[in-house]
Amino acid sequence: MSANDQTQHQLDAVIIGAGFSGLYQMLCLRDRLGLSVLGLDMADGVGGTWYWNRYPGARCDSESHSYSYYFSDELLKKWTWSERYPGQAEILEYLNFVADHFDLKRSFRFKTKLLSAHYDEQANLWELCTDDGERYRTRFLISAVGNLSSANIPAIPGLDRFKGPWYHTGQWPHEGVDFTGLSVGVVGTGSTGIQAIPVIAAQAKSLTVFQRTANYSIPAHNGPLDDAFKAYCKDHPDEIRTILHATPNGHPFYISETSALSLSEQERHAVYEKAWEKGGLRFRASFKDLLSSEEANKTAAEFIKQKIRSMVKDPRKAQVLSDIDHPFAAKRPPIDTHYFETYNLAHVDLIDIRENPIDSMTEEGIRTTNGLFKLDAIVFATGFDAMTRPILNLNLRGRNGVALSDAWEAGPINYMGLQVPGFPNFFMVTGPGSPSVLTNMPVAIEQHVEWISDCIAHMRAEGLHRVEPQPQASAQWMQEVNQAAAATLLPKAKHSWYLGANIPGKPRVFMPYAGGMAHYRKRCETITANGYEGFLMA
Ligand code: N01
Repeated sequence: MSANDQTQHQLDAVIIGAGFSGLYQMLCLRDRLGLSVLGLDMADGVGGTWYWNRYPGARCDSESHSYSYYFSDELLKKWTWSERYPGQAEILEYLNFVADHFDLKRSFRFKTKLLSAHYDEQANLWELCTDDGERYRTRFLISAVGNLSSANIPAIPGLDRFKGPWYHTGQWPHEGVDFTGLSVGVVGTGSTGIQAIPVIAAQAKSLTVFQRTANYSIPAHNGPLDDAFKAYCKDHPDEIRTILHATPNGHPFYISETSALSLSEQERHAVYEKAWEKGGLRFRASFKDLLSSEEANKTAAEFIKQKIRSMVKDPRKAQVLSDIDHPFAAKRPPIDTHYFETYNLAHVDLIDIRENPIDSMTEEGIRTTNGLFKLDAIVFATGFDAMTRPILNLNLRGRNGVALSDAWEAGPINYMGLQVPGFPNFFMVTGPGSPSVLTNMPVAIEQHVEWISDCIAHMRAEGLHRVEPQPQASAQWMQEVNQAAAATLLPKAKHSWYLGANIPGKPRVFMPYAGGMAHYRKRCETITANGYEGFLMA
């Protein structure tokens, strides 16, 4: 049924989002289960994250051959990635290829925002209202909105007075931005800023980077894939899939079983040196205890700080860049192409806004406590109100009219990151409480989409119409999520978006499940085998 032919507006399922999650969820529910399904997306095309994040240098940090759907060998055979790390345009092309291959676009209504969704208990249906004035009633409502889709634009006093253009990296103009001849400011040095800064520097007349928290970064060593590797990927999907499913982060490589502390300093250094040369997130897999032992972590942290100091020639800049306040990989570790080397360019400056915070913006630029920086254009690489905001923006009201914003006032209560007590038949793909952002996302997405689809298939086979978590099971799961995080160094990064710490007033709760993707997958399988343990089905 075409989205445009949707006359009755009564559906089996509505999916919000047309990124990696929404596309596969559509395929599973529409084609495999034969349900009437409608997808909604605010964008005018598929792609999700990769539709919006078109900033200069936007690229994935998962290796391309693993940043793919693995549910179809046919797809894997038909698509060939060109580089080790796929760029934004190529990923968007890939998602369009998948959508066209399965004829998915006709089931989405694009440029359409869900304004609200209310659960009608008597009818056991969700009532949806969209910004084009339409209303829909659906049995199942599935959030496929992504974890990093709600831009965090800092509330700097005077932002509206600045006379030049400013941009957030997650809402980048489709026509691109030409910075030639301009004095540009970039605020933020997370994964995004670290990717964008070298590319903007190559174009701008001058670039001033405003850094609040210094960050680790590992060279990506990106480059074209050779024919032998391309052939290997096509010929060995099972082998690659097995690794993706066996590793804690869903990446195509195993984590070493050696402790960083079991080697001599010289031996350890050699391991790090080799990993640095290989580049990318594999560096984090150098030793088994980098995220569990502070002492082990310090060895990696010190190695990287030393690298920064050796790459950056200006001692002041080197000091500001290497003065890192958290363990390595306690925040999502960026990977880069010539990031630190960019600070050796004469027209690139670095301002430590931890030392001299931004206090306002004027017509001319950014004012810190140390003075005014005149700028022609500003780029906010300031990240996202992550994980919860995209879901809260759906304006859900569950049983008894309770708003999700109230249910989540103290943090995102959930069960397995899949469902929320009191919100029957509402599912989240990679919601808070699941491994999600700690993994190579397509792996986590496929597992969730398949679990949700199996759950709905089971309900239909058994004549069941409602599923929601038992509050007790949810409370127990929240404890496990906390314990899993506490067993790692992840909560030691006090300013991390994993904790909601980047958003003023947001509850400080470690949101993703840090117990590992492989372990989490087994938990979900056990729950299913035990008759959907922890879920109430009626
Ligand atoms: O966002 P971030 P991001 N004033 O939140 C600073 C994924 N991703 O878009 O650390 C001044 O990490 C903030 O400072 P601080 C990946 O999962 C992946 O870079 O809060 N500064 C920080 O420096 C990643 O983790 C890829 O003190 C402010 C920066 O802005 C996630 O997206 C590429 C500020 C924000 O860093 C988010 O990354 C890109 C303020 N008011 C993104 N507010 C790849 O796959 C924030 N900052 C490679």
